[in-house]
Amino acid sequence: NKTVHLLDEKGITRAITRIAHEILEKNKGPQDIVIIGIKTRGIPLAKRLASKINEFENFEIPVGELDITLYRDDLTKEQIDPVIHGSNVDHDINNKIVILVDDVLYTGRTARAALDALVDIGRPSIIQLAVLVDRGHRELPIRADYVGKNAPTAKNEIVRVKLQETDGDNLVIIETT
Ligand code: 3GP
Ligand code: 5GP
Ligand code: MG
Repeated sequence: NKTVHLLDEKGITRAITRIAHEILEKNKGPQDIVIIGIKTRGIPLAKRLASKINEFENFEIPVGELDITLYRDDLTKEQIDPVIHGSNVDHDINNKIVILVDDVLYTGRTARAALDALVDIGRPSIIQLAVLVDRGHRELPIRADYVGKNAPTAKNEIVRVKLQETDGDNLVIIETT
């Protein structure tokens, strides 16, 4: 078992700070943005991004949640398509800039399912994707607009993301089993 450290607490904070600046730069300010976190760890990341933007611009960005699960018993098994469980997006996303947030981007199937869920809720003017870690191995034509850290991985490696809000700790490591 090998462990490689990708990001410590400061590294995560710096990545989120940079992405918050990139979001403001690309979209020319915080107006008309809605940030939507994907299931467990995308949600605290979405809230941290919104709170950083609030720090910089004194502007409150609405945050929503999507619950998507990959139906498989074992993370090493063949990938099965992700299924939407629910969403908590109270905000009107019509003509809004929607920024989807997830912790790790891998095959792209979760992001694709999230796009499906979003277009059922409304018609955003733009949808952008922000991830803390891009580990490669895409199986669909999906890419992230904002990336905390690019981490080329082997398929037998897993990226462990720990966040204070969900895990009581802030760090990202790659584990080889
Ligand atoms: P998340 O809900 O925060 O995204 O997929 C369920 C959880 O298992 C995910 O938490 C994710 O962090 C973790 N996980 C670790 N390694 C993998 C992996 O290789 N694939 C998937 N889908 N999830 C993984
Ligand atoms: P994808 O659908 O792109 O294959 O995987 C994305 C989803 O699965 C994300 O929600 C992500 O959290 C989870 N995921 C996939 N691979 C990993 C990984 O190596 N580590 C972690 N933490 N999550 C992963
Ligand atoms: Mg995730």
